[in-house]
Amino acid sequence: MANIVFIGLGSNLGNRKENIKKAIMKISELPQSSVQAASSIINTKPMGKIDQPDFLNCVIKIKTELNPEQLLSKLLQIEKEMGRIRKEKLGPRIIDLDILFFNDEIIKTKELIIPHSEILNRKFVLYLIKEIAPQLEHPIMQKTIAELYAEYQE
Ligand code: PH2
Ligand code: MG
Ligand code: MG
Repeated sequence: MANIVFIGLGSNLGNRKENIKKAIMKISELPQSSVQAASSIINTKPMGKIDQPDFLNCVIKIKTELNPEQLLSKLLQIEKEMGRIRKEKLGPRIIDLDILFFNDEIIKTKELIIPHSEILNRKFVLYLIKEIAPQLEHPIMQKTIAELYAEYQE
């Protein structure tokens, strides 16, 4: 069965725009997967750990036959291929690929938390998802992305 998945992309090291585009290209080449939509790519101030360069962020929607674990492992592989070195949590990165939504599934394992917690904590993530899927419902909040964006408290 085809799964509909939203992926958040972020980069704040090197040629940020090239990094985002290259990652989208690599995701489009994953087995039994296709990219259905992409948001704009916007500059965002670093959150969590603020003494680092600005990010470029983007959200894409894909259709895939991969299951969550398979997709996660492919995304980690792409991060690695692109030269990401994991040093500090929340620190600067060439590329970060996060599964935001996987169908309407709620998953909590050691490796994977879906929906991703940053959806509710970062307005720009809501903004980017809203560009491509305003009527998508958050399975825990049971509200649409457009509603969550409108209600967001800074
Ligand atoms: N990702 C983080 C930490 N902080 N800030 C912005 N603006 N964009 C991100 O993608 C981001 C962040 C950890 O994944
Ligand atoms: Mg992240
Ligand atoms: Mg990540």
